[in-house]
Amino acid sequence: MHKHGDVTLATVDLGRTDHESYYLGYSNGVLWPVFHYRLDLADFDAGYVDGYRRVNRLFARRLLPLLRPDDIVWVHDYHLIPLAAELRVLGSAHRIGFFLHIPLPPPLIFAAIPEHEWLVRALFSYDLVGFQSQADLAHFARYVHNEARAEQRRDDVFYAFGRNVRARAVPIGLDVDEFAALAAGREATDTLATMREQYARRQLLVGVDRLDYSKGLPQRVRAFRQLLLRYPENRNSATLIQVAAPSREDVNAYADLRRELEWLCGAVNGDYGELDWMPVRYIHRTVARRRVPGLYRASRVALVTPLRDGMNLVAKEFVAVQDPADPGVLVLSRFAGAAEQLTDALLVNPYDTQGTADAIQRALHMPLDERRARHERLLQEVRRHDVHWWRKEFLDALTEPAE
Ligand code: ADQ
Repeated sequence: MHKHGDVTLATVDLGRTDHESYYLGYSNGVLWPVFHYRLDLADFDAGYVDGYRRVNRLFARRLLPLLRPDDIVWVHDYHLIPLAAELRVLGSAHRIGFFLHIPLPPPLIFAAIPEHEWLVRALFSYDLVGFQSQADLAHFARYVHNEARAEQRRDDVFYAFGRNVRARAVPIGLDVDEFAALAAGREATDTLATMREQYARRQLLVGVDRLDYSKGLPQRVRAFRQLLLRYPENRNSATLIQVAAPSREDVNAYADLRRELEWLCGAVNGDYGELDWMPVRYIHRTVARRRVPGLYRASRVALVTPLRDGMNLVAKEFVAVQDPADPGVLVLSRFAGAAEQLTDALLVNPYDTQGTADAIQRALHMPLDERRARHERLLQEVRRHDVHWWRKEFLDALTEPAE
């Protein structure tokens, strides 16, 4: 047990076999790719599911003795789908909610997972299942209707496998005040000053992501290359700073992605770079969180162009720290959960290289009035549905009396 302020963490050590089958294998080699619509990257045949089951059972056994009878349990994300079912087997009658941070794919993609029915049955052991977007919720509703002949008992209550579950879209938000405070801090303001000085004659575009194939990084660099090709006035000026934090390097697909991205950035710099200007700055590292707001604020445009994303908090962070008098422009993939809320961003299809390049061009040259008007509406949305709204919305629904 570890104490961090008001929070007590109970940790469990996993052996190498469990780490391989539970974490690298089933969670990140099966569920992550399929939930992001990437059947081509999933590794179904390796029997990882046993490890996934075993570790969830272990977590349940360790958790139950720590719970008081009136505790509410909130389970997060795809690594833990069967946790409530395992707790129920051990006799837990707690209120248990589940929030899925990543997308839920359409039923015919989901059904490619050999254990798809077992996974959905496991969701029915929760009292509440929360999704990031209406699109994800609709996929859930369609799946349980088609595959499990679920009855919809009320707007948000589904009955199947002998149980009721409430399902809702509760999009995650940002701790806006905390992030604004970071933006006002020393590290962020220093970063902003340095960037402004170094790039005084340039227009900065920023991307901040984990190095993950769901984030659409090669597609983004291709769109940026297309911008330089199609709109030559941006040469010697538009500069893309792409920070890509190392992630899951033990999973094969990630090493391939890294090579592809490095090759592409090198090619763009080789084709368009000048002695005193490099179009792409690619940084394969995590930038200190306290510096990130400075980087956002120094940038005229943010490129948040995932191929699929549950929500994407970078989009909200960028909006939260812009100068309202002279704000930057958000270019956002229509395939990020955030696109349902941030409709005043320039929405793009990241698979469409030319279309994305056109949107970047529009963002770089957008008049001040339009930038301000769009930013004002975006900021209102980010503030209205912040992280406190999200927590309250989820917990209120979880503790609402069942019918
Ligand atoms: P992630 O896929 O990790 O989260 P995201 O929502 O963008 O994606 O959050 C990333 C966080 O890490 C942001 O706060 C960002 O600032 C920070 N970050 C990323 N790369 C960084 C870097 N190179 N240096 C410094 N900081 C970096 C999952 C889902 C998302 C969902 C979240 C929350 O995939 O869709 O929004 O959970 O539910």
